[in-house]
Amino acid sequence: MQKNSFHECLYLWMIFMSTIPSSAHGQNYEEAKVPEYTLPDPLVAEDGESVRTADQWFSSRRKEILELFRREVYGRIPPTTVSPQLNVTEQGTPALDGSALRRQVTIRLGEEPSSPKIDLLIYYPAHITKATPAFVGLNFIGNQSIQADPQIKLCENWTIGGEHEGVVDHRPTEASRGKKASRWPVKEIVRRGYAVATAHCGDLDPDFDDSFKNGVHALFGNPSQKNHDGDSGGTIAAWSWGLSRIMDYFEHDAKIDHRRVAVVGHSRLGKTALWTGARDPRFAAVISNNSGCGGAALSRRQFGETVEAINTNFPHWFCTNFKTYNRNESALPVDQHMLLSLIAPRPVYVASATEDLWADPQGEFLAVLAADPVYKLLGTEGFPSTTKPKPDESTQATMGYHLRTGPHDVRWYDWQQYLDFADHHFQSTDAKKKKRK
Ligand code: GTR
Repeated sequence: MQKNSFHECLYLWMIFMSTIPSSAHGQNYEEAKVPEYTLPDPLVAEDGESVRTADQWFSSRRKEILELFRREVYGRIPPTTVSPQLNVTEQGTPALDGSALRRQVTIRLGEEPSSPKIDLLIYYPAHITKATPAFVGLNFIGNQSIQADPQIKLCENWTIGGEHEGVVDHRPTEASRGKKASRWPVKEIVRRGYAVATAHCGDLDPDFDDSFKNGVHALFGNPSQKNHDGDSGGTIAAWSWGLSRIMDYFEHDAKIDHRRVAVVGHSRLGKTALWTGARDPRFAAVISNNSGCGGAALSRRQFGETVEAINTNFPHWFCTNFKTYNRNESALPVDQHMLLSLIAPRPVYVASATEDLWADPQGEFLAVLAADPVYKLLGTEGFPSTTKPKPDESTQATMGYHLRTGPHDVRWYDWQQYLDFADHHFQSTDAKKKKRK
């Protein structure tokens, strides 16, 4: 079987598996079968000392936890001297019936014409002249998929996705335009006063296991990076690194208030959004949509997708060290609540979906609760409840959570909560009143 069709089959198979609500395939979907576990305490340092002050948190414990995630889960990306070259291919064209201005920027990561490039697509609210807050997130099959807008540059890189999404042999075609528009309600987002920016994850690293021969890994000049030894960063680390390069760009974009940028992502890109917010404090808020295993879900629960399943099906996503925890979750020095804690005191929102058992909605909710003590220590409201909200109800303070009815997806209900959450944290009271009217 050819590599491309093999990966397509694997992808479809995983999607199929995620819809099976039983313990088929050795996966557990029953709460009663969740093993007993003890979570590592984010507020107890490696030397056993309790963390009682914000100062202790920032000066030592937070650094310890960040290092553990780098070493054992996502891997490191070495410092690089790459000086990104900007090419604004479209300055600001009226779009979406005049409600938005569309800008397209190519960020070339290196001096060579052949260096990897990020094609960034941005829609700004047309009715606001000053800098606005923004949402940024990577997409799965190219920028052209987020709106049926013929002016969006068609992605030329390898993408996941199949013919039903207008992707043929992993190359997006014209038929892919707007195929993911339901996940990107751009018109509503700009109407609420936010810019929205996106780039294709495959611009940074194509989503298949090829020992990192392509994408940005080649830039890092560390041979172990290519071999994916031990703690070398995998694909999620590369995607996350790219989001930080997009933030570098925002720092110079006068139309975006780079101090009010929420990084958002769905599924594997939700894992990426969380890791990005954890690593890079310039992101003011983080939104994880159905991120599941290696995202917001607690690994120790072994519910739905397990560490072994994810490392087997996607051997390139995490660092090699993470594989030592296959069927050995209790040995992990961290769990995913500690990933959320790294984002504190910045707002974080975790969203699950009722039918998305593969991503363990309960494990995602419990991670929120287990990160709450760190948020409280840092003087925020944290998560304002100890009970799980009913389906289609959102509980929000500095941390937010909802369980949407339906499958693994990003829907308008999800975005409504994200917009309200962003309004709460990013907009002045006056602006909020006007926008919701
Ligand atoms: C699944 C994978 C999940 C999630 C999802 C997605 O196949 O098992 O971890 O990342 O793909 O990204 O849609």
